[in-house]
Amino acid sequence: MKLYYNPQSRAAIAKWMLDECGATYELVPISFEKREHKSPEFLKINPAGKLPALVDGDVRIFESAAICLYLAEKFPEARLAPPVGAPERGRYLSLMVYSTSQLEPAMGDRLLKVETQPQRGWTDFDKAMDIVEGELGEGPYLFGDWFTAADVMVGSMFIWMRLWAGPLNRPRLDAYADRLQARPHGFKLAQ
Ligand SMILES: N[C@@H](CCC(=O)N[C@@H](CS)C(=O)NCC(=O)O)C(=O)O
Repeated sequence: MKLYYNPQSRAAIAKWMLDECGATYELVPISFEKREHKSPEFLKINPAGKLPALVDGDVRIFESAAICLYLAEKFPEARLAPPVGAPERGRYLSLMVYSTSQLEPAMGDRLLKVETQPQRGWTDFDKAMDIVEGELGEGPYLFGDWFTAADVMVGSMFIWMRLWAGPLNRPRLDAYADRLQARPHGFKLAQ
């Protein structure tokens, strides 16, 4: 497998997931300065010209959540996803999609100081934090003691937010992000 990667990008999420899976993979460095992510070769992998992108043989996958869903299924022995038919499966899929369809844009509004327009499909960031706090409950992870790909996706959003804007000032969510960053393979952004 090849992960198209820049250490200062969301490709850090896909790398974290690959490491949690125990996967063997190659990192293909992509320079934003040289605009390698807009090259005709790369656009055949991700037509949006964005990182991350993963190539596994003839399979190409883009979007962080899709990459994490794919890897969780490719490496069932890593137990990073409830299997098809498991009672936790619906909530797992919901949280995976929620991470990039609601949590991330809400976070973007907050960072850009833009008022959230509910017609666009997401809540404001305070409400999004309330929702994840509710889902986390007593934790330590979204599925209790079971660490899953949903923690990689949802957790990455909070880790990212803290890098940009400092603590969330939500003790349970800050403790959750600390816990995720303390994992041996946790989310790492190069400076
Ligand atoms: N929703 C996408 C977002 C991808 C994205 O915006 N990646 C950024 C890096 S963090 C990028 O490649 N930006 C370069 C550009 O848009 O020119 C995902 O989660 O994969």
